[in-house]
Amino acid sequence: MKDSKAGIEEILDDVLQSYPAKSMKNRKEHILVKDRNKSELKIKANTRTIPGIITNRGCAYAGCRGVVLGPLKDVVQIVHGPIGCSYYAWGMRRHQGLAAEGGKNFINYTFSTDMQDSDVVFGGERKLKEAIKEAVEIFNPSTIMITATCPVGLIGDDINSIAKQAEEEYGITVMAFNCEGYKGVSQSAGHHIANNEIMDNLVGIKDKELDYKYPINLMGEYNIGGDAFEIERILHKIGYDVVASFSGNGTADQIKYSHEADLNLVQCHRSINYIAEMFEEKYGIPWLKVNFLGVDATIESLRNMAEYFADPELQERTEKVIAEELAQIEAPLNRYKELFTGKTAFLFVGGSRAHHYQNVFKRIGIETVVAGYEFGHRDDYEGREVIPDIEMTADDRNIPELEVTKDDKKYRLRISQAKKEELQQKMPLDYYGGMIKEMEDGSVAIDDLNHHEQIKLTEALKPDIYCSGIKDKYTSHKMGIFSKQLHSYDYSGPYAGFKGHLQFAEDIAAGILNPSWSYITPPWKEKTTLEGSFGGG
Ligand code: CFM
Ligand code: HCA
Repeated sequence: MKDSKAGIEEILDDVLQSYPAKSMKNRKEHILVKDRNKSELKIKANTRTIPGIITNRGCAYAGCRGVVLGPLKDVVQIVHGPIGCSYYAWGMRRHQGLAAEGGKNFINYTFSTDMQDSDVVFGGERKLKEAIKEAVEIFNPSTIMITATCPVGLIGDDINSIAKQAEEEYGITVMAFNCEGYKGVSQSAGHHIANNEIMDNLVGIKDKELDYKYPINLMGEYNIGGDAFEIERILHKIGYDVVASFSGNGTADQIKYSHEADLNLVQCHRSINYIAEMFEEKYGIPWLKVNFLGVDATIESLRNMAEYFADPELQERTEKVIAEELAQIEAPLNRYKELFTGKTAFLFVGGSRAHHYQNVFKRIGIETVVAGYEFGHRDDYEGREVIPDIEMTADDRNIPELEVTKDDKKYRLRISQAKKEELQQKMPLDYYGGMIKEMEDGSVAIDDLNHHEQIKLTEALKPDIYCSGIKDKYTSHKMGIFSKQLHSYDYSGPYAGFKGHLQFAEDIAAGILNPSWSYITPPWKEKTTLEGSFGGG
């Protein structure tokens, strides 16, 4: 255990001291010190942020329009609302997309009804209808998606019936998403609104009769900084065909026939696990939790996939590709490990990266001392037992079944022989481990971190790198600590897969080993601040 961890309980007490009693009680439940000797490690999550505390969270509109729908290339996405909400969704997230041959790509545009005060008073439906007409005439898209921002819900513009009318009038797919920002406590509500609508009204509306040997869907991969390009490159090299991506580098058109895939791969558990489960219920397509962030996780994911398809030829090709890719990066990655060993990281990201990036850091010698999610749910922290649907049967690839009993219910599970034996050893089934299980003793898991807690914990633990987003990046820089955005990757990427891991290590080296950080004095140490003049801080 590192020295900084030894007094962690006292450090946390100090962080909490600044709060009034009620807030202190609330925040205490959102913070946990990892201790594997404790039988229960429970953390409060997915609850409303205390009013007055500045949170890093986004809104439901951000989760729907920005996160899930944003990367769909062939969709004209009309934001019904004030222009600021559209501006926010315009390129900030760095999800990328390349149009396939003959395909369309609208993701560099932003479409908005530019709602004004007068529209709030007299209604904005006419403006929305005009925007749809204009978009059809200029861009001729096959799909339009309309997303609602806060004022739309308040004044009651009926975006659903406008979408229906437009669909009939123009003969294209027009979908409406009631994702007003205030719905829910974070962007997680927006993921649900987007995904449920896609599941109900887009998936399965087209048949393609694909002639693919290993057809898979990528779920919860959003092509930040080009991650999906790298993942697709590796998958194609092995011999997989991506039917559809939900949603990085994806199209609405592919999602229409995505029910023809044989397996769903779930990268970001938080944003899409329920859709994977719905696929399983509705179409009998199983899902596999994968993680393409980090070399070790990528290798494990590729092996699990090959095992699922239970084809020796595919397994052989998988091993060949792993060996080829590793050969190109292993030596430099090990060199970085030597340079980084002993360094520590503080990670705070949305709902899955604070977990996934711990493995990436570990491989290059950096230990995570604090990690948290903006809006993760308890299962993202604590893990969850996943039991596939009771109706599942073995398919014509003749993969054996395993019958398991839980809570007096019988489940049949389609699985390879090797996995079957492994699972029989360790019941109950535990497909999704959650972040806390993988953390080191003495490290801190923290939910919905705020700036006060960021500063206090940074001062006390002095991590070598702080990984988060645009709202707190510069707070860290002002404290003389290098910060890397794990949302947008700043201006870099891809970080996924083999080559991505090396790119990440190079970028971290450029920042962490830069001597300039030691020359920075936080501004509040030089000038009296308001807090200082009242005797606080
Ligand atoms: Fe999933 Fe994401 Fe994340 Fe997320 Fe996000 Fe993002 Fe994120 Mo920003 S879908 S939960 S809502 S991995 S936009 S690509 S980086 S907060 S950790
Ligand atoms: C969002 C998107 C975001 C914001 C990142 C940040 C992203 O929540 O609306 O705060 O830096 O990844 O772009 O999470």
